[in-house]
Amino acid sequence: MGQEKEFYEKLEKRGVSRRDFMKYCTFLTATMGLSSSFVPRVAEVIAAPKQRPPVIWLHFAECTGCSEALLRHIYPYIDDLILEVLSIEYHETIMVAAGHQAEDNLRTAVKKYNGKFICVVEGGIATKYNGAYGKIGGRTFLEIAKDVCPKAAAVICFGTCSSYGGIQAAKPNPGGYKGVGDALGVGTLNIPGCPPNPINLVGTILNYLLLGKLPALDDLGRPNFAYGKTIHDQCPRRSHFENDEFVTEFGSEEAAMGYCLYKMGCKGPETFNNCPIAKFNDGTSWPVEAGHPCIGCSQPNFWDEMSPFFEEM
Ligand code: FSX
Ligand code: SF4
Ligand code: F3S
Repeated sequence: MGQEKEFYEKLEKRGVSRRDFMKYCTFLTATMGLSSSFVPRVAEVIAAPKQRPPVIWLHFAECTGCSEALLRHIYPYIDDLILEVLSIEYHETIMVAAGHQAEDNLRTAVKKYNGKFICVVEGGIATKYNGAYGKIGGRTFLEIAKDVCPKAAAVICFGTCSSYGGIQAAKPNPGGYKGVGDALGVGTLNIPGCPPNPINLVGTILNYLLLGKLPALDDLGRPNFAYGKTIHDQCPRRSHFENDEFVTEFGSEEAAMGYCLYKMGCKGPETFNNCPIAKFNDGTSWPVEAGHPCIGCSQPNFWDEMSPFFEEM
């Protein structure tokens, strides 16, 4: 009880009421595809976690937009998420250690939590020329991944880069970049998107804490709760699509009226993700709501297969 009380006091100091927090938990529970009877348990897991799984967070070839997206996830505040729900043992972007100390931290954490930690990976892995196209501290991404990932209880690929290769795997891909699963020949849980939606990572981890297992996945390793439907099937502009009401020029009257962006190259019909429901930046907006076509950023090889981005397929 004390832990829970402390959590709510901390939130209140930041101007987040218990009601706001419960609203967030309701939204999170619905996103995870659980019934509303789970809301109090979701709140409890965040406010007073009974176990804090150790997490080792690796960065390979990417733009760090995935970590940025997570840091913009207002509730639970990233430090609460990190300090209360997870025990982050290693994360290059937000940890204090640098250089040799950082390398030592990684080695120590892997040894200490062998077989028990969740490995979250951002970024693709170079596989040609023994992985020579990507190195940290003298070791290739491939060496690091081969050393760390098999020792994890689960590998979660956060973002399209670690899931399927991303931008560095786009043609001509001289470094032979691949997603983690392909590079290592192992199964991974994938949360694609460039950037991915942090709520889908939080939902995946909460599923693990609440039900003791990872959520059900589709054949591309994506949690069904988040990637079970296309953008098109959840899009608020869908009625315009059905009525043949299309935007054909940015800044036009049709664009102002919120018409369908299909003719501006929208790849929503081929893209599986929950952006229209989950939205970004604490539920502020998402690409199509902001007037931009979906570029298919959570599909494998979207840089090659979904481009030109502004042309109808
Ligand atoms: Fe990739 Fe993430 Fe796009 Fe960027 O870590 S999915 S380039 S948003 O940063 O990996
Ligand atoms: Fe489908 Fe895109 Fe049109 Fe929405 S804007 S209805 S996702 S084609
Ligand atoms: Fe990406 Fe399309 Fe969503 S571009 S963020 S999958 S709307």
